[in-house]
Amino acid sequence: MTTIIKNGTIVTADRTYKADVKVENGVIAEIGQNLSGGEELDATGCYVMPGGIDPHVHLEMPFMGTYSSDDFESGTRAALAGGTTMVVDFCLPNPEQSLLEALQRWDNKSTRANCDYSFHMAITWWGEQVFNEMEDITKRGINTFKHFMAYKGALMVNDDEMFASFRRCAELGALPLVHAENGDVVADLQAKLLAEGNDGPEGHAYSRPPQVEGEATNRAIMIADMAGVPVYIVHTSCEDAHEAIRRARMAGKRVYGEPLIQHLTLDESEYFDKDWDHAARRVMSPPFRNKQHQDSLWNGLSSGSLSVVATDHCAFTTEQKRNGVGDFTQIPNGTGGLEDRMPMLWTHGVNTGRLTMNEFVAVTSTNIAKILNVYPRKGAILEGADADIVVWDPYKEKTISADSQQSAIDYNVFEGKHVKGLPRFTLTRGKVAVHDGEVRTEEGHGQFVERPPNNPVNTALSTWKELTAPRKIERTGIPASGV
Ligand code: DUC
Ligand code: ZN
Ligand code: ZN
Ligand code: ZN
Repeated sequence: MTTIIKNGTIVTADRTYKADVKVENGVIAEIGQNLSGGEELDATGCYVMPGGIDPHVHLEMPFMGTYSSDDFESGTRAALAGGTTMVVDFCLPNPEQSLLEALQRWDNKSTRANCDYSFHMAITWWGEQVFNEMEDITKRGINTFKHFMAYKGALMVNDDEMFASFRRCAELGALPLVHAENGDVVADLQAKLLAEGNDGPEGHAYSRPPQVEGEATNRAIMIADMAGVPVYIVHTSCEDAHEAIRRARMAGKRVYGEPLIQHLTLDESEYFDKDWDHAARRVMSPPFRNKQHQDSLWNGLSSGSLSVVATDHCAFTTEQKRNGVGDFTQIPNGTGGLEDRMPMLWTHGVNTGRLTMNEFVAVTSTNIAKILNVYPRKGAILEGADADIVVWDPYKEKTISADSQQSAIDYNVFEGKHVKGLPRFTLTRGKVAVHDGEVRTEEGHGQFVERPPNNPVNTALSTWKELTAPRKIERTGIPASGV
């Protein structure tokens, strides 16, 4: 099966040029001028870019007494509709559960995926079994381990557990990921707010101020430094966290920050003076912030101190959200965004001049492909790469609405937002899943992408080791008498 993408302009993280792309057997076979000999897709006026990679999604995840409502079928259909061709989900073992056993459950769920996918493995408890199984997990093609510093009494790990796990990551050539919020402080603030009668969804935002995130981000970075391992901070939402990341990077540390499209484009006013459902639908952790924090995130993307834009797609219906009526701590945390990430970032980033097209490709695809060690199979328009491609029409417009979305939930946090820039075609390993805007996915087409450990990236972060390593004092040349 041969497909030719004709007359488009290729946009990668580092180049923009006119060429046709020939796709054969799911991979890019040739890039050149005037190619022919197959089904033609007309890319006139369009940009031909690497398909998006969303490294942070939670599909059909057991969480807060329920399951997130988009599964691997609807979630990856939403992804493809918006130009994203690979997602990375989080495998969450229960306390005391074997990592391999948990992975089996995720393997079973993901067989329905419409596009390629991978997993991060969460470290939700610590012990010899976890230590040992981490190696088995890396052999299964998973080179990233997630740590929650929040969700006390559930997913949260303590500093000693995190330090032990980070050191294990360093040994294995794996990369630790961190949800950085101070879970002890959050739990205290939640209890205080509830005791004072603040039980509405705005209490969620008050219980998770930026300091909670700034402190934990800084702590995670310092612990990673002492463990001699890089670290990836998920859903960086505020200047306090961004500042810690920036400072670490300036000191030569490999620290990556991942803002979400929601934090870049929605702010805290979504929680205040709004009806309960409106606010509760937007409850996620971290919560939306004010405009100054938003500006900080945009600046981080254009200057390079923040690396990746994700969604943390974790969708709950209004009915599920209503579990928290009378107690905001029981509102399932999470928002959708998979279908809207690329169009929203293009509209608010590229169309406003905040990001170049090449930077757009970098932060939606190429940077994370490199960090996750799947580049250039993913994240590239190169001969031999997987044909995960989006043909992007910069003039195609729509108003985002739950009525026309792929996601299984009954609302959209971006409802009413106008976007300009949408896929004309999306290809997942050569299969055309969006054709002239029409979604034609194939359940089960998606495959697990193995990501081997990445040793060279995991050299020590800073000079800490050198400075503290015991040094042998040379005594030669010094007279015995000490004169
Ligand atoms: N934050 C959310 O909002 N949902 C899922 C998990 C998380 O950390
Ligand atoms: Zn998180
Ligand atoms: Zn998450
Ligand atoms: Zn197929």
